[in-house]
Parts: sequence; C-alpha cells; structure tokens
Amino acid sequence: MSETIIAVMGATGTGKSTFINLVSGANFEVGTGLLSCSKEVQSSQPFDVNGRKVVMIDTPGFDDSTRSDTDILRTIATYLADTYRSDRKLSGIIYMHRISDPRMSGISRRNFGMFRKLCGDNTLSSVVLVTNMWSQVSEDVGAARELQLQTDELLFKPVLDKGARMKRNYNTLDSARHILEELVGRGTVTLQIQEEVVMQNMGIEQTAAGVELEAEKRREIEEAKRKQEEELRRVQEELRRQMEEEERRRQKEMEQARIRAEQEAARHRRAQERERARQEEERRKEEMRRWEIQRQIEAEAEQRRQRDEEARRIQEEMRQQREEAEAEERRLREQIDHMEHQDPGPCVIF
Ligand SMILES: Nc1nc2c(ncn2[C@@H]2O[C@H](COP(=O)(O)OP(=O)(O)OP(=O)(O)O)[C@@H](O)[C@H]2O)c(=O)[nH]1
Ligand SMILES: [Mg+2]
Repeated sequence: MSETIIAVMGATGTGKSTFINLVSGANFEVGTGLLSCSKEVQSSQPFDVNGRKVVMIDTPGFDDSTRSDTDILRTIATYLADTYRSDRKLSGIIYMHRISDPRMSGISRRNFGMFRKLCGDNTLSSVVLVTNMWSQVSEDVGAARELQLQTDELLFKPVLDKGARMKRNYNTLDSARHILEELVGRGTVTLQIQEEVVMQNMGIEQTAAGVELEAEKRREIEEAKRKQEEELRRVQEELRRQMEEEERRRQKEMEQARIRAEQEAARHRRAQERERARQEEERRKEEMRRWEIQRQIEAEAEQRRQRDEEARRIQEEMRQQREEAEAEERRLREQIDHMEHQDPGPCVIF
C-alpha cells in the first residue's frame, strides 16, 4: 500500500514540528526561543492512521529569523519537485496558523499568499488550514479570530470557498489525528509549484509562488518606503512644530525679559530720582544750616562789634570824665594855689 504523504507548512514558530512529533512520534527539533528552528525539509517515519501508512513532511517556516523567504521557498520547492519526480505525490497539505496571533500581520498574509500560489487553486480540497495554540487564548477570543479568518476576503475565505477546510488543533493526539483523518484516503495532488518546476521547467523565481513572493517583497519595500517617508514627514512636521513652539517660547521669554528689564530700569530710575531728591533735600538743608550758622556768626560779630563800640564809648566817656576830673582838679588846684598866694584876708573860721 502506498504512503499517504502530508506536508505541513506555515510561518516559523507556528508549531509544525510539534504537530508532526505528536502524531508521528518523530523527534524533530522544536523551537525554544525566538530563533527559527527547522532548517531543512524532513519527513517522518510512516505511522498508521485509520489503517493507512502516513508520512508527514516538516518544512522550514517562512519568515525565518536567519534565512530569506526566497531561500526557504527554494528549499521547499526543490524538495517538492524531487519527491514529485520520484513519484512520491502528496495527499494533503496542512497550513499552520497560530490563533494566539492577535491579528494577521502583513508578513503572515504574505506567507499565506505565497502558500496559495505554491498550492494552486486545484489542490485546495486537499488543504487543511489548522489553527493551534488554543491554550493561549480564551475560547471567546479564539472563536472571534477564527470567524474573522473564515470570513475575511483578505484572509482564509477565498481558500475555504475553493474547497479548503479549517480545523482546530488542541495539541492533543486526538485533535491532531482528527485533522489527519480529513486528508487520508483521498487521492494524490500535484501542487502548482511541482507542475511549474517539473513539467514546465521553471526556475523558482518564475513560479507563481516565486513571483508572488517577489511582488510581495516589492510591495513590502514600497510600503516600508511609504511608511518611512510618512514617518520622515511626521518627524519633520513634529520637528517644525517643536521649533515653532520653541521659537514662540523664546520670543515670549525675550518679551518677558524685556518687560522685566524695562520694569527694572523704571524701578532703578525711580530709585535714582528718589535719591536725587533726597540729596537735593539734604543739600538744601545743609545750605540752610550753613546759612543759619553764617547768620549766627554775623549776629555774634555784630553783637561783639556793638559790645566793642559800647566799651569804646564807655572808655571814651570815662576818659573824658577823667580828663574833666583832672581839669577840674587842676583848676581847683590852681584856685587853691592862687588863693594861697593872695593876701590872707580875715580868716573866717566856721
Ligand atoms: N501552547 C502551545 N504551544 C505550542 C503548540 N505547538 C507548538 N508550540 C510551541 O511553539 C514553539 C514553536 O514550535 P515549533 O514546533 O518548533 O514550530 P515550527 O513551526 O516547527 O517552527 P520552525 O521550525 O521555526 O518553522 C515551541 O516552543 C512549541 O513548544 C501548541 O499547540 N500550543
Ligand atoms: Mg519546525
């Protein structure tokens, strides 16, 4: 009995290797940190599902932290082309998506777009879109995200409309086997990329997935450029706004400083005027004092002069009186002398 080969694809860290280890008992390396884990395509040992031999193919995840998506696409496409050439056809493809991702980012959409082109529309009935990491979200949140994935034209809806199915993986053997049961027992499929590479002899870059990847990369570069330009404009605008704000603030400060300086100058002028008035008053008082002293000195000099005058007048009077007294004395003495030299008359004695 031929093997049922199921490939598991999806972005890095979505749990591809974990899923395969769980269902097949393989021991593929599982990521523990932020770095991508599986580097090459690897296939599990065959194991039994509903009486059929199943082989799981693990692929390196897109959006690898160390390798480009083109490189990963080349690895996967080369492996798929080789298996196709050796007549080991796929029966099913699983695309893993973390329900714990809050939204499907641009990168996730790019990965999914590339996956679509890799599969082609004719194989979608053999595709199961598996959501996992349900333990990391509440049932409500998970169900709401699941519904959005199912109904959004930009997400899983177009693929589901064309026959793909969507299943939950609760990371239990039971739920994992249920997913595989969706795929075993069906016929084999030829993926678009196998057809393109093997039958049409295309290079990887020419395949629809390769073209999609390049177009997406260009769109992303354009988008990044647009965002960068927008960010630059925003930063420039912000810078201009800040500079204007700074200029306004500076002008206001200068105006305030000018007003303060003027007020200070006015205060200083008033203080100077007060000081001048005080000095003037002081000078005026000093002059009054001097004038008063001068007046006193003059009054004293006048008094002294009057006293001296009086003294002189009194001395003059005394001198005159003395001269008169002396003249009287002389006159009396002459009289006496005269009388003494005259004949003595009868002496009358009283
Ligand atoms: N909670 C939870 N964690 C999971 C589940 N599946 C995988 N993980 C964890 O997710 C991390 C990545 O798991 P991997 O199986 O290495 O993912 P991968 O898709 O093989 O990653 P690449 O090889 O880098 O592409 C590991 O830490 C796993 O333990 C799941 O269903 N639930
Ligand atoms: Mg892996």
